[in-house]
Amino acid sequence: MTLGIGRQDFPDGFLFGAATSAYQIEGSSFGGAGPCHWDSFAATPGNVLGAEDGGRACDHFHRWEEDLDLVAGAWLDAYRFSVNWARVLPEGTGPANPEGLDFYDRLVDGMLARGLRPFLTLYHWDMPSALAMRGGWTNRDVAGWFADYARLVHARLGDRVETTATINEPWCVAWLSHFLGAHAPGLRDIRAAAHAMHHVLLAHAAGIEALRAEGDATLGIVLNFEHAAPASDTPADNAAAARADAIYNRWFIEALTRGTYPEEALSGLLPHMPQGWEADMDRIRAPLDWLGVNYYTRHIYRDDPGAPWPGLADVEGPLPKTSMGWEIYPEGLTGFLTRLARDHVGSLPIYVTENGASFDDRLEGGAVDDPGRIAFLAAHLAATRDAVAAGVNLRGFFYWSLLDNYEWAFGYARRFGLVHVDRRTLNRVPKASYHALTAALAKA
Ligand code: IFM
Repeated sequence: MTLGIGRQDFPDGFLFGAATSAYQIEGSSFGGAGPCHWDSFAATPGNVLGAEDGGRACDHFHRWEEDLDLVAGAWLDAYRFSVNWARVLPEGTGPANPEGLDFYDRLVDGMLARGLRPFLTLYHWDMPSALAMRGGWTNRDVAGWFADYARLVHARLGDRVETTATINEPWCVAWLSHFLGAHAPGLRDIRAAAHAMHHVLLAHAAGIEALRAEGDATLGIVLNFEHAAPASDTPADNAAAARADAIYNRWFIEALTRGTYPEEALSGLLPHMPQGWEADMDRIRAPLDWLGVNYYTRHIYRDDPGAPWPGLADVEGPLPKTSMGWEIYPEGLTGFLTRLARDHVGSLPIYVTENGASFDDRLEGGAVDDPGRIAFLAAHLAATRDAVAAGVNLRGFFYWSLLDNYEWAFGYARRFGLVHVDRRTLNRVPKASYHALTAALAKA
């Protein structure tokens, strides 16, 4: 099965990549890393399927050369990775772990040696436990902690990475983790959520300031977007979808580009915001060099008048779904890319920094046949191409993820990889989707 779309359908210089994150693949028990809040979240009954954690993960800490060979072997141009904050600063602040910094140094050199462009993310959810115990994202001091950490990583890797993103998916960092309680630290508290919604942007701003002062002109942030659709045409359901859209899709980008928060979200969060938040908005609006867009699905909302703000109830959608239960809705990707360019960032370079799907893949006879993923990828590449055709300054597309890995609250029970990872042996086997992508990207 082929993708039916490939490199030739995109402008010259358009980058194709694969994405991963540190805690999901490295194995945080190796190499002197400190604990992070996902270790204790996973050790608390009921939070993570099978109480699995990232202690061993895919053992990328030891197998990184094989993994980079897989990226390069697919004719991919770029590799998006993250640094584990607790690996390089086991206490979150203070003395660095030389073994951790050396690891990332080798990793970046390994990418360059294979002709891969390194796309670095500073924070992909591994808040060091020492800082989590001091309130983590709910503590305003997180901005300073993060800026110091950003400086440390930049000093070691900044000369060789192609781009640096401050934070991956602030909505997950703040809302999913402090309001919905589904990710570490597992809070379900509107005041904690409002503080985290603001502090995650303040930390981003402090990180940008720190690295700009070092002359870095490759700075961005990675936001996630999910199409919010109303369950019906009633004014109440339309308003519910608009509230969800404001919290998920508008809060971060409007703060970053306009220095304001959307009224539909602020109306509920205002009483819980940290004191003096308004004075931070000019810092948060500091210019970016590029924007990363993560997109997976859409969500259908109806108004729940009996519930406290934001008064949202989920409705199951009719479209085919991945094994995450997420509807497959590629039009949403074109929709966000064109909307972001039109309403927010103009001609600023945009990358699709994550898009992918989990399916119940099986290794049979030494191979993995994953037609669902091939169809998903083909549809979303076509949606990306449509956005390019509509004039969006789109510079690249990263598939999530290179490997089957630690899918957070789902443990290892969800497989997003182009490459199958056997949970017992950790052997890697490229799936049919990997081979289809390789054929679609091959250069003469
Ligand atoms: O695995 C995650 C990743 O860490 C962040 N974006 C979404 C992916 C799939 O859930």
